[in-house]
Amino acid sequence: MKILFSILFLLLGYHINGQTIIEYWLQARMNGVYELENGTEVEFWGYGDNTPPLPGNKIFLPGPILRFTEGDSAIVHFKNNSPEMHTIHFHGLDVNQANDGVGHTSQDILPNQSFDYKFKCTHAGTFLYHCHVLTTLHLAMGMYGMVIVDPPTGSGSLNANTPAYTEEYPLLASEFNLNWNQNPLSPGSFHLYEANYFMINGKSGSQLLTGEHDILGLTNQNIALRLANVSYSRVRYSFPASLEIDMINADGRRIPIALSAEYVDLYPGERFDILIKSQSLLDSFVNVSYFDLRNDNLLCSNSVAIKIGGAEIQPHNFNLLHFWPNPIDGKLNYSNSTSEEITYKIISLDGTILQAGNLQPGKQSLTLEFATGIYFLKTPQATFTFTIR
Ligand SMILES: [Cu+2]
Repeated sequence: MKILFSILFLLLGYHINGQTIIEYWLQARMNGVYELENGTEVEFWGYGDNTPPLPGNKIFLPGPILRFTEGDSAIVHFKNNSPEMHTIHFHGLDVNQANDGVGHTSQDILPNQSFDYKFKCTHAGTFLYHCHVLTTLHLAMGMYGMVIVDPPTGSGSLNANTPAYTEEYPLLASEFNLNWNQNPLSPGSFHLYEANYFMINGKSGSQLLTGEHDILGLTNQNIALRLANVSYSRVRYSFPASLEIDMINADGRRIPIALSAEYVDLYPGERFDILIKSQSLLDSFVNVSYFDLRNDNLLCSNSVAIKIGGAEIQPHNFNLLHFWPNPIDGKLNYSNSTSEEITYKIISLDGTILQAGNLQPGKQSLTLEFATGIYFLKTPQATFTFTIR
């Protein structure tokens, strides 16, 4: 009778739930090489793909995004390919004790051992995963990634019955204490941790301005940003004032009333899913600032470019505007072959506007008294990248 009930329960359970099971395979390694903005290479620890039959041997910073749909049953097959213990803690997801990845209250995964984490994705939103062994050190060394749970209708909206979006960008803030990356086996006392390198999606400073990290969209269309903070700092995401911003989810829960703001503060471990929209063309930056939790000192700022184009992009002719030479040594010549002034601004790699004005018709020159480095001259039609020597 008991067996019959069990079988019946399983069958019913299977039938009622109509479960979709989504599996991922992750591995942990402690031999990652990370290239800093200045080209120096440091060590990091992290997670990489381990999907059979070709599991790979690389780890990434941040780790691979795990994506599910609300209602899915998740299985994350974890293999520890490193010489020390690790786990995966699913931050913000409602998992049971055995699958919580907090080593001393569930289980540590020993070197060369495996564990299958199982949980159900009960709420749409953005979540995190990270190692929970000697968390201060292992997390700071790079053992983290993002979990995205789409609503039952799938990707394209941040939650049930919320406005659709056309583009989606995760922005995960994190940081290093480079002393640890340079000497992870002797980190010293954890309370001496001092963050001194700050990242978005694993990149910092000029690495974020290569074009591949730009937030791109069209006017009057919603863009979803999944903001998350896995650093030990308070992180402020500030947006251009002309953007319309609505907050949809906070920490994996729908907030009842969409909030509007020009900036969003995230304390360690927090996630906010927002929709942004611009009614006009925009070529600007999302500023990300990191503040020391102990004294509120500004530690660093990163910039992520945001470019909103028109649904009907005006044709333009680059031949009407010429700059030379490049590199320059203080004087930038230009020729404006139109009959009108063209507005310009010169922006440093960190997103600071250093100079702005108008380019007059005809052949003229600008005097630029900046330090050596790379700069952008932006006009409404084009961006000119130049180097000052
Ligand atoms: Cu670990």
